[in-house]
Amino acid sequence: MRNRRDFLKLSLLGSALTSCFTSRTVLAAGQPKSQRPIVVSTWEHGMPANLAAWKVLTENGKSIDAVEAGVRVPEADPDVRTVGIGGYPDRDGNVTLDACIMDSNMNCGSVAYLQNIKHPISVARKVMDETPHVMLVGKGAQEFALQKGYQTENLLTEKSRLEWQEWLKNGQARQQINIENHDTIGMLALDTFGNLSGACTTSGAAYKLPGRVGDSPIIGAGLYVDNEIGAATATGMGELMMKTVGCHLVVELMRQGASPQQACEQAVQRIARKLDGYADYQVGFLALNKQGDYGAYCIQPGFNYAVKSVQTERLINSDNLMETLR
Ligand code: SD4
Repeated sequence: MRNRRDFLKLSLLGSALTSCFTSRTVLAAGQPKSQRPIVVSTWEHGMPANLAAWKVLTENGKSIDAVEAGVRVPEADPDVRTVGIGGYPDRDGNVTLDACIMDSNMNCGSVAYLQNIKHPISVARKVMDETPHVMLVGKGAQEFALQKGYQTENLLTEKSRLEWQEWLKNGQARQQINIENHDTIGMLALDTFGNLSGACTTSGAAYKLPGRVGDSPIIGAGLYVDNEIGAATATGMGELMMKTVGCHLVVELMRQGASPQQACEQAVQRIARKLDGYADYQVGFLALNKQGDYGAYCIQPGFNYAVKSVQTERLINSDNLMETLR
């Protein structure tokens, strides 16, 4: 297992290494500059999600409406096992959902530990638009959703139930957060008016301890938007983003002059420098700036992200820290 000391040793290469792989990864991503509208989102399920957001953006819609429409696609898809209906349950077999949304005016809304409501992102939007609060959790969030006309439904699909029972049988009833079993959707959009928004929604870590809430509904950890600068979202082991307020960090690094790519790399390096045991987990950051430039970086190989603009519609494999340390 790599630890902080290993990383410190390697980071003696210092800024020379950083700028070397920064320029390589920026070139590898090969993104054209200054594009709008544009939408980016985490993982392969970001491809159909981006198309829903794109429809809003190209009809001169606002980025906030685009990101909500976009992430509702995987929320409604039972085959996406990490978001909305069909999401992995917690240790006790309950599907508990976390989501947040943020617009270009620093307005934000969030729900956590929400059960039996398929579209947590739309409940988060209502928290933002229709209450003086930012975050509602648990029973209160569910009651709020019901008041707003949402229906309860069973989100534990038969497939998820059988897998969970298998997991219990195998005596694995412990907190388990590995590299493969959590694929949140985080989406960032820049609209034709030049305004940024973001959304993030997840069922969280598979078989998590009951009551556990990750980074995805926490403004600053799983999502952050500053319309003067840029926006960032995250996927992976939420506790690492929470400890470093990761997405706020990415945006602040962009404020200091980093490109989206550089900011994601520096935020991952911060995690590696500060958090022992980081190498056992995945963290992926995705960022988009006010000019429509984007970038991403992660700890482990395997993270990819979807991009849709006039110029492109594609899935890009993110560069990762582990390969640079080999
Ligand atoms: C969490 N960050 O609950 C979420 C899970 C995730 O990709 O991102 N999956 O920790």
